[in-house]
Amino acid sequence: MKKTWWKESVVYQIYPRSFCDSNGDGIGDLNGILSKLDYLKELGIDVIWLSPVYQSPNDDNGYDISDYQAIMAEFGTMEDFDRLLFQIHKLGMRLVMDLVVNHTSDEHPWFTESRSSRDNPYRDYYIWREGNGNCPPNNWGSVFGGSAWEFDEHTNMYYLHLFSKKQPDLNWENPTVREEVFQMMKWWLDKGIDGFRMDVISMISKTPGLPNGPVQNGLYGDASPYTVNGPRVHEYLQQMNREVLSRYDVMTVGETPGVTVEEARKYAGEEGDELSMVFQFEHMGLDDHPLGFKWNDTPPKLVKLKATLSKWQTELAGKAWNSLYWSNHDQPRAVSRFGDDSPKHRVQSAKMLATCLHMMQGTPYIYQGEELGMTNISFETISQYRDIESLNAFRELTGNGILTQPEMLRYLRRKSRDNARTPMQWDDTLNAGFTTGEPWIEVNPNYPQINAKQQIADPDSVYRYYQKLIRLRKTHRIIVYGSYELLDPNDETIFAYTRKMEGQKLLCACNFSSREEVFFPPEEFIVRPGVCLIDNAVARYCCESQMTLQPYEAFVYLI
Ligand code: TEU
Ligand code: CA
Repeated sequence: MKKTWWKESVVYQIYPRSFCDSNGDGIGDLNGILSKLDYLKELGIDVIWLSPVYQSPNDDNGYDISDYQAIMAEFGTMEDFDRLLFQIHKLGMRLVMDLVVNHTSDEHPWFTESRSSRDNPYRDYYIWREGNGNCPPNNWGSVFGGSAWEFDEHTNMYYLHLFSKKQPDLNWENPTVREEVFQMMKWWLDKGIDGFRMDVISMISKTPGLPNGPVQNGLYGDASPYTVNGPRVHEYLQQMNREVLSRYDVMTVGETPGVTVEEARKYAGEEGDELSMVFQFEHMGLDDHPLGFKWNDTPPKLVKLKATLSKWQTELAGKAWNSLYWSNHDQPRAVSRFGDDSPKHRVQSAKMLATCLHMMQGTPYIYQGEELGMTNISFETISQYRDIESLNAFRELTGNGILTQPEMLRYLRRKSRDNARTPMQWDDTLNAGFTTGEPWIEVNPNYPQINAKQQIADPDSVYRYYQKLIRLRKTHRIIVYGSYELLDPNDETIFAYTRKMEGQKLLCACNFSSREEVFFPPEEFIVRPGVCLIDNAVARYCCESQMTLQPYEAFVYLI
């Protein structure tokens, strides 16, 4: 297996709108991030992944871009960006930018041109089709509700938008589109950024003919069989790699909904002719609703979670590289979803989850606030939500009688993307120290108890625990490169596995339950001299043949 800096790194994701506001307008910005670089350096992370900061009408908080080479005015200026990049590098960290090129904003000049006439030179930059009588060209539904097609009266044709109607899909079959994207990428790389996180990059190639999809909940057809891992996606990424990426020392991570192990081996293969790694989604789907959508409130089952994560561990081993994540700006808070956010167990379970993830093989990602054990928020009414996905789903699913309003509000409290988007909790002053103004979305009222200032001062905090985990990765290469094996796949409460490399053996044991549980370590670890690298409950000096794990206890033992 090749050794590279990005396999050895820990990545921290910043959602700029919610990170830190420097000028009191209630919206996080680049200078806010600049003011918190010391905090990130102290945490010990290597790479910052910055969610989009480009010019955008903000239909989807920056994932709808109207100019790829300009900074969103609310976030600052290009000078602010250059200063931020310089400072990140000066502190010995790296910066990875979000690349959103499956679609643009409908306010991007390419689209303004494209929609202006059927024979405009930019027409073929997007996916235009004739209607089917009075109906859209096919039955595809958009990820954010409604049809994936929008009728354009001016030219009497429909354009495709797999996300909102303000996010028209680019036509990657057009070689000029690919050249434009590659030029733009080079422009950023020449500025000195260290790579890209590529938004829904598994969706850029659509099956020719755009066939109807299977109808799921009686409303629209599922586009994914014809839009995910499409026929030319690897060809496009290989071209991107040849013409752009291979010329720089960068890390790339593909956000790849619908990716399978077989596909991941191509996207993120060891030969490196496409991307460095991908985000797989299988563990994000374990708590989906039986009707097939994400809106639900039953927690995922541990046995399934173990099977899923372990499958990715073993099946990519030596062939491709994993990304490890519990959450991001599209997912609920990790501790509320996979752990226990009650005051009694929050700290322990947040540390346990961190241990479980950081000891696996792959590059770990920390989503802002996760290192504090930040929790979901309990919004009571739909008017408190800001996220386009949540708002549209509420309207569509309750409007069609598929779910009742109280049901949907319950599901939103558990799964809405806004759970991850409430402002970062810096201290116990007004608005958690995020802004002196009116925050664009409500601050979680638990900020007096959960905030960075308090946790920096507390040696037993979740923050200090993450710091320790990150340091361990730097001192023990077995954590990065060791082989993985799951123990007791059918145990319903304990997630335990081993890592092995060059005569070293590491045991990671995590109790996912709120009760004491009995754990039987494998023979080869029992009363063998070694060292406990980290533990979150009881100091463990050795492994006994039978061990009682505290609620949400985690420990890592190395021999
Ligand atoms: O997300 C893609 C994606 O798969 C999401 O739509 C995901 O299914 C959903 O958020 C979970 O409910 C990326 C970005 O991360 C997301 O923020 C954007 O809204 C989306 O692409 C469109 O650019
Ligand atoms: Ca601001």
